[in-house]
Amino acid sequence: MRNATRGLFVAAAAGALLISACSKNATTAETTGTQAQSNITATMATTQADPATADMAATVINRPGVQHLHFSYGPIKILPGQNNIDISGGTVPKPDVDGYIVGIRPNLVHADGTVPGVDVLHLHHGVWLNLGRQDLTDPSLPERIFATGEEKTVIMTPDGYGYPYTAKDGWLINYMIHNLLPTTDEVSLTYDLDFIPKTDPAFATTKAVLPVWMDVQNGETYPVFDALKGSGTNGIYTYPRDATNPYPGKQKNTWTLDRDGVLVGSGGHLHPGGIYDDLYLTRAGASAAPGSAAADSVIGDTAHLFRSEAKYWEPAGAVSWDVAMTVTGNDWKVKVHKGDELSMQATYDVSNASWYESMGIMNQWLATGDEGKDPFVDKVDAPGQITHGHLPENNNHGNTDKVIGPDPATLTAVPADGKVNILDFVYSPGDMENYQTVPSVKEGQTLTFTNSDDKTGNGLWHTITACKAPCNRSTGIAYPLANADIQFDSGELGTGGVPTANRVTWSTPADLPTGVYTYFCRIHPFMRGSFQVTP
Ligand SMILES: [Cu+2]
Repeated sequence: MRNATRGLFVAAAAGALLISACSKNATTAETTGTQAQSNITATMATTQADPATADMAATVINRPGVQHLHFSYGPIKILPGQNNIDISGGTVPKPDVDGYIVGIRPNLVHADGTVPGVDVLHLHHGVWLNLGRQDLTDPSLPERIFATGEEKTVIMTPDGYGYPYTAKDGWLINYMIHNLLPTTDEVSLTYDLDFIPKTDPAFATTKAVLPVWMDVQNGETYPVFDALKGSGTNGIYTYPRDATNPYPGKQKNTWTLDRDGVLVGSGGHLHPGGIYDDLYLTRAGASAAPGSAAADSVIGDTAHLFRSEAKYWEPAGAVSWDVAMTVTGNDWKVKVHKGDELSMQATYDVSNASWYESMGIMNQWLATGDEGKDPFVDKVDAPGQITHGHLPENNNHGNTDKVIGPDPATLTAVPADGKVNILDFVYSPGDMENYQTVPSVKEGQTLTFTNSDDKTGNGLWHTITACKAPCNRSTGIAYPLANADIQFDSGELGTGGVPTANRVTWSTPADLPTGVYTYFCRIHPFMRGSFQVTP
């Protein structure tokens, strides 16, 4: 795994944009997003991730002719609790000369070089856009070159390939940084590029690849879906396969190839709770060659091409950003034809918690005029490899004995007037840190929450999300979770367009049984509150 020239591709990706339990030898039945609903049985032998052999420095590409360039966009002023989607100005730092980009290591850093904890500042997504080309899978957008999310997957092109960079093309960055705390901050988006300038002899022997962005919500300004606790089958929820009418309009998880080519890299992006992304190819009239190695990976006219798996370092399992995604290795080369349909599915573990506003994205590199394997003859869906191990910014897992307030079940209930105001990150009444009583309502009545912080207009949005009582333990990347037995979630109360619900109020369900309910804010998880429903 330390071989720096192994040339993994990767696509971190997270991508909202204006764009827009790891299975050991698991036999999975998947369907593609096509109407055909064909099933694929993919036998996946997974490898155990080893942090000691997966540090990020090992991913620096040192092929002949490769330069290592450091770029930084920022500093970006971060307001208290902000959670908005922003677009950079037109002056995004990038190489001065034409060439090939062969490796990308994105990060979020303070001026002093330190990387903020994921429990402090969270890089929800950064997508780098090339204004000089159209995006292949959504031509209404500029080309989505590369992306990163909090999993910080290293992006690489396989040996002999590179992303063709043209210095005259303008770049934009679409980014979303969550501030989990009520304090100001300042950070920069950094990206270390491995780059072959056009003047280097290695340029002539490098082949171009273009990015193929696959997304279960491709083209959406905010490409998300909810994976609710208890949905799907046996605690596993796959989108869009398990969703009811996921695409009332146009199918969003597919792309029909507009050219012949070879896919030479693939990697996925998921949010906490996510366990794998699957990439498929459907070819009209095709079927597995009898007795071929591809037989296990093909059902009908659809071949399974790759499963990008989430390897969690998180001790609590698939519940935080302490994770690395697998990407394809150097030898993954899949011959594709014009008219083939690519599709993807994103799978989440919903056995213990709900995952709101989740993503499922896979980025591929596509080369033209090259040799590759036929996915209906050769088995191509081998396990991938991770690009980094546990990262220190994920060290605060939370859920320690240091409580933020008393167990609400031990406090006195005080009849409420039906209203809870949210101001300056405090739920009033009912905030666990600031109240020694619990507001109560009679069975059948509701409590209406209003986000009064929205008026500041800086993307200060809050949620009321059910968590398992007492929900008063220390905050961290793995705590609290949306894991109550009775689930509710307000959406992001605010009026700033996506990702908000475009409203500042939310009322509790009128049919809640009597009992004590605890909740938190998904954006600022140190915010906790409770209420009681009385007979
Ligand atoms: Cu909040």
